[in-house]
Amino acid sequence: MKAETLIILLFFLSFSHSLPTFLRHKWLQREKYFRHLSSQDLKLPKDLWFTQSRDHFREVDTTTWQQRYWVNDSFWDKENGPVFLMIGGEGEADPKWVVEGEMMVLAEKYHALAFQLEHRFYGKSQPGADLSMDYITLLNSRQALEDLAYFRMNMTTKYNMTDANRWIAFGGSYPGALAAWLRMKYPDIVYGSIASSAPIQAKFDFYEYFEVVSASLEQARNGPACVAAINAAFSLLNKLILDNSKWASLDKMFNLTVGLTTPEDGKMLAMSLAGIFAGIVQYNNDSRGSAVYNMSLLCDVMTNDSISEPIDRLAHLSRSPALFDNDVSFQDYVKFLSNVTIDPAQGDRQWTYQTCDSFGYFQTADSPHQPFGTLFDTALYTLICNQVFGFTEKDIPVNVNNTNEFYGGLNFNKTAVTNIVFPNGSIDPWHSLSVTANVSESVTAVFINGTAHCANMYPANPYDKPQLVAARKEIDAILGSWLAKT
Ligand SMILES: *[C@@H]1O[C@H](CO)[C@@H](O)[C@H](O)[C@H]1NC(C)=O
Ligand SMILES: *[C@@H]1O[C@H](CO)[C@@H](O)[C@H](O)[C@H]1NC(C)=O
Ligand SMILES: *[C@@H]1O[C@H](CO)[C@@H](O)[C@H](O)[C@H]1NC(C)=O
Ligand SMILES: *[C@@H]1O[C@H](CO)[C@@H](O)[C@H](O)[C@H]1NC(C)=O
Ligand SMILES: *[C@@H]1O[C@H](CO)[C@@H](O)[C@H](O)[C@H]1NC(C)=O
Ligand SMILES: *[C@@H]1O[C@H](CO)[C@@H](O)[C@H](O)[C@H]1NC(C)=O
Ligand SMILES: *[C@@H]1O[C@H](CO)[C@@H](O)[C@H](O)[C@H]1NC(C)=O
Ligand SMILES: *[C@@H]1O[C@H](CO)[C@@H](O)[C@H](O)[C@H]1NC(C)=O
Ligand SMILES: *[C@@H]1O[C@H](CO)[C@@H](O)[C@H](O)[C@H]1NC(C)=O
Ligand SMILES: *[C@@H]1O[C@H](CO)[C@@H](O)[C@H](O)[C@H]1NC(C)=O
Ligand SMILES: *[C@@H]1O[C@H](CO)[C@@H](O)[C@H](O)[C@H]1NC(C)=O
Ligand SMILES: CC(=O)N[C@H]1CO[C@H](CO)[C@@H](O)[C@@H]1O
Repeated sequence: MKAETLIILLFFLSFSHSLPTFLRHKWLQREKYFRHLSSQDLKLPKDLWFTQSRDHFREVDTTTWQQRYWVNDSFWDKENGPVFLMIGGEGEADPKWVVEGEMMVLAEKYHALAFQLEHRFYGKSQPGADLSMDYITLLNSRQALEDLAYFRMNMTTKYNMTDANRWIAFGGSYPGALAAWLRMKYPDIVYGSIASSAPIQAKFDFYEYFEVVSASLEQARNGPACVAAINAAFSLLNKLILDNSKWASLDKMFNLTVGLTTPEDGKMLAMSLAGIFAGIVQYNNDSRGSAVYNMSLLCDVMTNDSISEPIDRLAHLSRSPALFDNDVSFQDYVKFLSNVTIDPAQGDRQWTYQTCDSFGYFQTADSPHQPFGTLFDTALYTLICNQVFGFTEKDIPVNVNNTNEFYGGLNFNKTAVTNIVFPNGSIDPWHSLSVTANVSESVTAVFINGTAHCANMYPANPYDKPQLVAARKEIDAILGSWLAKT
């Protein structure tokens, strides 16, 4: 599929292999290069299926569907052991999460039963025959939380659990927000939540994203010179894109498979090039041991004087298929997102729907405090939402506000909510929509200086920074204190 492009856009990374999922699309291709939970050949638990209700909010709809889950009972102490629930997100869930990673280290220590439940409409957990509007309107976080609550109740019966078996929710990125919201809205269902890199504040114009990308790049090798070079490259790029007599030369410079023909194509080009940096920063050197590129390597290219001008250095980076997809056609992208056929490996249409319908999270170049030009804006994202799903310009900001009103956003009720920990990385552009300072005695932040998106969730590795090692210990101690309470 050549549609590609965008991406990053839409943010999240992906817990698609159940990683936190906020960057999409192009990013899916990059996963080939980056996305390894581990290279180990693990023996994986088998797929299990749960009969789930299709629409939790319309009792007349008694249709059911099969939701996929996995279980690891190797460490469980049935009498008193807790139950750890990894929440699936906006991509196909990876059963490795109930075999390795931070949650499983804790499961062994605390003798927990471990589950992972795949999110509705992703992977093989499909409530509908396809992804058309007939079904996809049933894709939202409120339905997903109900799915989790039903699952929890059903497993309680199936495994003969008692109140001594306390449930703890885990999730990273969007599923991190679900973990937090599950505790806020259904405190009887889970006793506490570890909500990693969780953007609990929905935002229409998420311009802060590229501000953090910029601040993080400043810290790379030659950071300030690097950001200055990016700024120079994008300033010129902006000018060239705004002058349609220059489009043919841009087609050539970036080896575009479909030439620029509309202003939207130009915005897509700028966004895709900014995505090179965002994609690396968001996952910089995380603990997956597969850093083909990292911030410093990008900055080595951007500050390399032997490649003549900054924009040529950008073109140089764009030659790497791991970083840039050279089809930036807006029309192709809309076509790609309009495909309603279910493919377990694809989540772009679904995630885009969720951003239009609920979250926004549109990563724009609207801030003056970032070096990626000015071209990709909320109008571009809005047009995608409109052409693919029919949302209007007015709908989306209202949808975003409704989401914040329903969950409380960062202004959730600080006295009513308890037992949530919010790990975040300082490099991760998503931290600006999350909780990064302690809220109360039992709602706390673990802010990790120098790490990217969801770093704490991955298996430990010998290169982990001391602050990451310390953060995992801190999370362990908080969890231990919850489980010790009687
Ligand atoms: C549970 O995870 C552990 C490692 O964390 C693994 O050794 C074990 O085989 C897993 N058990 C099942 C049933 O998958
Ligand atoms: C749990 O699900 C099974 C089928 O998947 C069903 O037979 C059972 O009644 C459910 N139990 C509860 C408590 O929901
Ligand atoms: C739960 O209890 C019932 C009856 O007491 C028993 O038949 C069943 O095997 C138990 N299930 C599990 C998973 O222990
Ligand atoms: C341009 O892209 C095509 C594929 O679309 C590729 O075959 C070719 O090698 C690329 N050229 C350069 C100079 O990167
Ligand atoms: C990044 O990872 C490499 C090895 O994977 C390690 O040598 C290096 O110190 C790490 N850098 C940072 C900034 O964490
Ligand atoms: C970047 O990655 C390279 C290997 O791919 C590694 O040698 C280097 O230490 C990394 N740099 C930083 C600053 O993390
Ligand atoms: C700068 O670019 C040139 C030409 O691509 C390359 O040979 C050289 O190794 C690069 N220098 C650094 C420090 O990356
Ligand atoms: C739509 O997606 C399916 C599943 O990925 C794919 O097989 C099919 O070719 C796509 N259709 C078009 C028109 O691209
Ligand atoms: C959404 O909420 C923000 C902040 O409270 C407010 O400024 C804005 O006017 C609201 N937008 C709509 C469309 O209600
Ligand atoms: C917050 O929760 C407390 C305790 O449940 C309640 O008394 C208070 O009214 C709530 N505040 C708001 C603004 O909802
Ligand atoms: C984060 O680490 C950097 C050095 O790597 C240091 O300069 C900075 O002060 C630290 N920030 C905080 C908040 O600890
Ligand atoms: C508690 C804590 O570490 N808070 C940090 C959260 O993040 C901001 C930067 O985004 C820091 O300034 C705070 O110190």
